[in-house]
Amino acid sequence: ADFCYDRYYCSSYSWGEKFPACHPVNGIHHSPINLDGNMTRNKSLEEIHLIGFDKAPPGQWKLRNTGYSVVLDLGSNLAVHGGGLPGTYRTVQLHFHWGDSTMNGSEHTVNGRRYPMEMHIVSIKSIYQNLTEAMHDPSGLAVLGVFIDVGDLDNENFTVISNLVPSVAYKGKSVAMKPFPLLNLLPAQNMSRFYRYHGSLTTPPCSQIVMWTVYEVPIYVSQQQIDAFAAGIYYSEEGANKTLLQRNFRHIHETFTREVYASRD
Ligand code: BO1
Ligand code: ZN
Repeated sequence: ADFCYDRYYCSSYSWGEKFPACHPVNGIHHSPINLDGNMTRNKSLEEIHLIGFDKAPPGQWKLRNTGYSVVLDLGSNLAVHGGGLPGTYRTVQLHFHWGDSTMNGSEHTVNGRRYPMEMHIVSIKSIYQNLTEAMHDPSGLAVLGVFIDVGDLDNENFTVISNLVPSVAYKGKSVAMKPFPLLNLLPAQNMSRFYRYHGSLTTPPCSQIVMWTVYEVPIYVSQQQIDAFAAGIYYSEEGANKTLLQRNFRHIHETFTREVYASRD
């Protein structure tokens, strides 16, 4: 594989050897970072407009195991703008980061705490055709981060994904999925509360081109739904020695002189 997580010779700490842009000495805009729950709030950061998220788009989506994550390709009917983002962004995919227990899993931390999972909704600035074009723009990508915490009940909205996860247990597997309103996967309340900062992709090539939005309020899923990922997804291909994909989060980076904004109180 190009890169991996967790094992000392290829954990995120060593990505910089093969991917210079991933080395923490190169630039001050790495992600993830620790978010401070006590920061001052910027009342002019309005809620982000989520275009098309309230209905099931036509066509089909595709869920796939990339060996690094479980990715849901979202077609071309969704977009985000506003909320302080410099332009409109086409929403292309979402994916997940998780751990090996409920003690870890998220990429961003809040006051040092890691949530059990983090979902990333990835959008490309709509003036660009693809990620390669967006790579030259420090705000080429907008990623919405949603923390996933453990609750007592199955999250019925999340079931549509967690029930399909066993179908993509091995690297390279994919399965078609019926589209649903993406709003179902977002926090039901307080979407106007989020963190905003300029950062990077959290996997190689670690490009420092991401306008990050991390929602303050988590969504809740059951332990079983978390285990579908943490105990059911392999980074090996079918038939090979089974190796679970766990702890697919990058280590925390320094904020340096960056401004980290928090939306209204
Ligand atoms: S993340 O949200 O910072 N974890 C993140 C990390 C890597 C990517 C996206 C988001 N990578 C790229 C893929 C491309 C793909 C693009 C948009 O996402 O490497 O192949 O086109 O889907
Ligand atoms: Zn991610």
